[in-house]
Amino acid sequence: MKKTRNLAVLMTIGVIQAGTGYCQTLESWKASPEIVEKLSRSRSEINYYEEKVPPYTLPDVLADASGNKVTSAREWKNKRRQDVLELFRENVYGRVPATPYTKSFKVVNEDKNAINGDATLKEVEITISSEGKSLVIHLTLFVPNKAKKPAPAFLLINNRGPANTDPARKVKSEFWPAEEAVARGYAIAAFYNADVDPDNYDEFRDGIHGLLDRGARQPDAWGTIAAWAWGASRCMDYFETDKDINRKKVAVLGHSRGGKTALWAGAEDQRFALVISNESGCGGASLARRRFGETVARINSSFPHWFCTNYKKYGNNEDAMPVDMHMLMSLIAPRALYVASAEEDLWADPRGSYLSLYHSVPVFKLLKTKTSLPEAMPPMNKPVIGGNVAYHIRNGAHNLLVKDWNWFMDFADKVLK
Ligand code: GTR
Repeated sequence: MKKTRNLAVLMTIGVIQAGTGYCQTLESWKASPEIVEKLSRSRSEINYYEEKVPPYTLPDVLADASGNKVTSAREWKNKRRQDVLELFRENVYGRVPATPYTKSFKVVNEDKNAINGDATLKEVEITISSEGKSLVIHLTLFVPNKAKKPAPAFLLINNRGPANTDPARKVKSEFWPAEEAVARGYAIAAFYNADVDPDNYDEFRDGIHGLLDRGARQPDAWGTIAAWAWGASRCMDYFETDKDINRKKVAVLGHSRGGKTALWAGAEDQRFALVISNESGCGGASLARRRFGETVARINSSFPHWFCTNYKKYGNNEDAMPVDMHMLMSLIAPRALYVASAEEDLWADPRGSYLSLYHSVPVFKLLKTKTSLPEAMPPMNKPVIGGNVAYHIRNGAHNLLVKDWNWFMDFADKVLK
């Protein structure tokens, strides 16, 4: 076994395509040619071929626009981090308005004997009010009864409907495996993203936009993903009031559009100790400049409400972006970050997601975490953990499964417990 691995390291091919960062060992995952063919046939305008990825240069996460390089953790924290965050607000997700609002929390149902006595269920209403209007975010939470308190917690940004997070546990969905998390000593919570902002394009009239937006819409006004991320932070506000939850050990997690949201929530809100982004793809984990699978142009035309208006400038113009997604990941540093992909989900560009994580590592290092990753991707179904960052590519389709959660919890056992 050991011998094989050494051989694989020796066989590292290195960069085979100038400027695309393609690096491979014998063991590394690579897209199955059958899947590439099949997907290409179904969407001929989309690139799924690695050899057609254009050469690109990523912006240096540590250098500002005039090329000045950050060399200390202090400079990162005091200046560069804020600048990068602003670039994402301005160009990608948009800014949260400064409109004043009030919030209140109410536990509307509590059952100390949930999940066969293993957990306490709390159903919490988070009410946001402004100028006589209000909106309610429904948070469902299980706290493990037998584990040490306060407990570390997972918060799922649920983009698949409330049935997936059934408090009565009549429906048990792999999307939110409450029983498994509780058995491992974790609290597990979820809110339904549409409570914060329904996932449709209505010119930002409904949801939290309808409540907090004022005046004409600006090109850097927040989109729906930023609204969902903001909702995750309101759940964090509740956790800070709940003595059963360890506020220093809260993971925010999302799948696909929820995975894009988890990354932005972790960037905007440093109270999240761990960010998990599952198969988030374009506008999430994957590098825009690779133009592999879903592209900036495509996502803006299919989902015009997800991002700020400025982001539309970068459709078919990715090289003009002052950021790429490795810089988003660097905003999570030095906290923990897990990125995951699925073999059949080339739409979300697994390699682009891994490379994004890989290119964020210099910031984790600058911030003195023992973090490193090999440049080549790991084999399928073999998570790689490199200090505060982790990655896996699972076999199968675009989905969030117990198999993914188990790997996330293995990582959380290391970084949160
Ligand atoms: C797709 C979209 C992706 C991803 C996905 C999902 O249609 O193109 O960006 O977010 O939806 O959320 O399931």
